[in-house]
Amino acid sequence: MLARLLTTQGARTAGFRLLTASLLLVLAADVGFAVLSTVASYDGGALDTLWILGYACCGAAALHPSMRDVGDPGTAVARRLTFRRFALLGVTTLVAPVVLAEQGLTDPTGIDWRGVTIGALVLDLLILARVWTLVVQVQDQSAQLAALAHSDPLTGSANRRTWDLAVPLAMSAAARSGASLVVAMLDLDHFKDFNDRYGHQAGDRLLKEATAAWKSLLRAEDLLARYGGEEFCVLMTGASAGEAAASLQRLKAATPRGQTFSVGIAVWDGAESPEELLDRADRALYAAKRAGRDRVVVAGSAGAQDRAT
Ligand code: GH3
Ligand code: MG
Ligand code: MG
Repeated sequence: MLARLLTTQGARTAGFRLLTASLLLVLAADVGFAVLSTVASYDGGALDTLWILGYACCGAAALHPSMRDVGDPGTAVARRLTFRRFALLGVTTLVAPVVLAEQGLTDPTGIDWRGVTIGALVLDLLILARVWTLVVQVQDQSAQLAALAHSDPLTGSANRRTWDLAVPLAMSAAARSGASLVVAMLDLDHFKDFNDRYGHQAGDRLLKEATAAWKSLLRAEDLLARYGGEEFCVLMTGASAGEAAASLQRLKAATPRGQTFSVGIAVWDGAESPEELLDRADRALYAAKRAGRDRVVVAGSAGAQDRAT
């Protein structure tokens, strides 16, 4: 209890100090009694003063108003496993075997096997319980971290990292199955004007609502990712350029507040790298912007003409 009190981060209030003093005094008296009564027969004396002082401190601590806050965690400090703490745990785990060894060496017939066994079992169970809670905590945190690392905080959709990982995988899957692979890059039209007119918060809200609306229209196997700012990309497997263009037109119609966007679509030719495929979609997107926005442009194969819908 004393070790727990002294290692917690809580405020060192008067109640805290009285309680600590009380425990220290009683501990000192108990240890003194144990030592004195083994070397001589002890029957009362100076030690009684320590006990009485200890109990008096305990009573004073209970009466002090600051005792109410003694359990407060105080200013939150990130709890790290320090070497000192770990070494303390190591020493504690050694208590049972060291007691057993000491008794075996000095008096093999008088081994207190019950005490040693119960002590070792209790310690083992406590350590197991602690390890269990820590492992569960680490697993939860790593799942949260993985989710954070792969999704965009504003819209909750996949982020660019997820996109960059997904495209090569989708390419090898498409190469094996022979299915087509389509990439669409979309960019909201005149979104800066929207922010200027309605405010940045309204712009954020629109981004959130738009992604939610688009997701509800896309198939579960399509990937929608926020590429950055007000640019998004969609990865579709098994769709033709025409089907993808029609799908993107439906997304455009479902975008809240009549907001439009321009889209560039590129169908993977089976040989180009993810960067080359995205670059073709990006150039088709700029063609859509140049042609007046609010439209879908399908990239021609390298060198061929783009096609607008
Ligand atoms: P264009 O039709 O040429 O794409 O015009 P635009 O105004 O959309 O293009 P521009 O690239 O000039 O501006 C993009 C704007 O998108 C600028 C920025 O204010 C807005 N934007 C980017 N990310 C966010 C965001 O997370 N929240 C909000 N509210 N606005 C954003
Ligand atoms: Mg942009
Ligand atoms: Mg834009």
